Amino acid sequence: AQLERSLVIIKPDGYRRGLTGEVLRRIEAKGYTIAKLQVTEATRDQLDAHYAEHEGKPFYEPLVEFMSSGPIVVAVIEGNDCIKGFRSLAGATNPTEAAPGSIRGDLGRDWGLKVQQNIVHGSDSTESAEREIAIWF
Ligand code: YYY
Ligand code: MG
Repeated sequence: AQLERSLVIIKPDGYRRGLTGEVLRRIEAKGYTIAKLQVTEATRDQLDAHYAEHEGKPFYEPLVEFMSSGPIVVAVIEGNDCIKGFRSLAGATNPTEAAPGSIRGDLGRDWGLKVQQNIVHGSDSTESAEREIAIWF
């Protein structure tokens, strides 16, 4: 086991739908510590940096537009292997395919849009986590 930090974002759909408490509840119930937490509105520069790996993909502009569509909640969570652990809590990227029991599987669906509105973001590696934390905090 390795003590890690992960950057979690409750996306505008999650915030708008009043799911902030539900997502934070699941993080705490799992046993991870919420080390940092803020409600904010993402700037274009923050989103370009955060999603740099996806620039040029067909869903990129809809993704940035969606992520700019309202407040988001940004958190740093801590715990042993919490990067993989939170991604497991979040479930598969596509909410239709995400397993029941996961955040995306229980709370998300396909809304027929150009971008998958899937409630949460979680870092995918220790390198991504440290890079992302520096963007938002
Ligand atoms: O890490 P994760 O959020 O599960 O997926 P990524 O492949 O990093 O994609 C980031 C973000 O982009 C995803 O949460 C939804 C959106 N997206 C999409 O709308 N359509 C795709 N085919 C892939 C990703
Ligand atoms: Mg990702």
